[in-house]
Amino acid sequence: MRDSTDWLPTSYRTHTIGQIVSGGADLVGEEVSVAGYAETVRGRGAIAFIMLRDGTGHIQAFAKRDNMEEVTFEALQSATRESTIQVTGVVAQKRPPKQKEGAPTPPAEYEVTVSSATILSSAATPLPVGVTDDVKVGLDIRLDNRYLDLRRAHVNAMFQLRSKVLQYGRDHLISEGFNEMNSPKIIASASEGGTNLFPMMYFDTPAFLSQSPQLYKQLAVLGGLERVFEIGPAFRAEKHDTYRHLNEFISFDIEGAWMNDEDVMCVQERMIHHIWTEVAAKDQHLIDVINEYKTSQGEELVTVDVPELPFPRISYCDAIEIVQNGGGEIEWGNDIESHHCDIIAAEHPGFHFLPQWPMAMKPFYIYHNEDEKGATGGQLSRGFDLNYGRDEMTSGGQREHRVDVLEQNLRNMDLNPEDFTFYTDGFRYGAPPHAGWGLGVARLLMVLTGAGNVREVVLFPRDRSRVTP
Ligand code: AMO
Repeated sequence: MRDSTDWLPTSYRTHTIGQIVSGGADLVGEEVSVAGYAETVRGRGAIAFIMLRDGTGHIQAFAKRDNMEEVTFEALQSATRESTIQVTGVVAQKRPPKQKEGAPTPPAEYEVTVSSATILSSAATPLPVGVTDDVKVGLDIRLDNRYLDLRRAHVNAMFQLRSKVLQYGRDHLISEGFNEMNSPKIIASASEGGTNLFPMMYFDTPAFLSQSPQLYKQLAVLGGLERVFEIGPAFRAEKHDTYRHLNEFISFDIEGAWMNDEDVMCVQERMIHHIWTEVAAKDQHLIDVINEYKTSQGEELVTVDVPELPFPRISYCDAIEIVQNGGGEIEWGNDIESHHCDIIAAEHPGFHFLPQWPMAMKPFYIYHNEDEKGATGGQLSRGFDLNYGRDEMTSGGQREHRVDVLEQNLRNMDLNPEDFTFYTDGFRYGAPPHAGWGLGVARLLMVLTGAGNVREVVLFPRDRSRVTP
């Protein structure tokens, strides 16, 4: 549950439930108003017990027929689960349950003795997704009813963690002098290859949804913003149907002037180290909620083990050797696929960088040094990936800042430099060497929360078969 000790009153409540639960001793005898979801409603005849839940905790509301208007009592007693209710009443210490002699005194618990109440909104029955009871429903039904699914404690904890991860990542980059920027999401040409663009009409002109802030973060750096980052949506019209691909995902990007691939790998590992350190120090309660659920399902628990720095660097050439020695079929110039990554992950189960990919496998904007050749004489690049286990988290690299080489790269990749003048012209008036990366936020969260599917950590995922809710 959230720490709500500082939250101010609103029109609907004088206190959060968390404030009463944690500060009840000072509030006993005081009249408060709280509002929340009715988790359970019990009691017959003259009394009713409503377990109320808001985002900060749970508290029992105790209602007596002779203590309020008859219609109010009737409405409370017949309230359906998950209905939203506002109650006003006096805080009282709950009578502790009978203890065995000599047993330690349990911590004090508080309840609200209701004097008036309003049903703000009645919940329909049955609930399509159980909130507190463990009814097995598939991911699709959960996603169709995400507004209810999100009320489940462990799901809610995952999305609170997601917010924390973004906050800690952002804090870290700001501490290293990066400026937050926003690039357009309606674009005229591809940055990551032309086949996976979503086309759209921009008034009378054909346009596309952005695949990546790539070209714009570079232009911002060329313009002298020096260090930038962006957390924003990227759209890919890929017909994947996997646990780690979506057609809209949040990409966490940086770009920095006067930096090479190694420099930005260092930024990335420091940022991930900071995120893990902060979560371990401040958010263990959220991890505990996730683990409580995992325990109930017999799943492996998650631990927040702050990764050691530096992360291993396994060059593309070395990775190929590891895969070959591990019995995998791969040759220099092939993509390193998931089943190959499994072999590498057996040696490097945590975060590890894979730098210096062949130039032919990297986008046109990646830098290469003519002297750097692979085992078979093929041109190496300054492009890298960051993997965790079998999954790619990040791609990045040093960028090509020599405009003539950049235009040649475009031609080599069967792209027309004429279509990219809005970008290449930015390199004609003095361009600093620069580098950057793009990190898939949902993939990082999969690692942190132990989720087996990116859809678990994306509120309203978009995939081939889902555009609602
Ligand atoms: P890339 O295309 O590798 O690189 O994307 C960067 C990271 O974004 C995540 N990602 C995805 N996540 C979910 N669903 C998808 N369909 C998907 N596609 C990519 C991955 C991936 O590592 N411009 C470069 C980055 C750069 O060089 O700065 C780029 O977009 O975690």
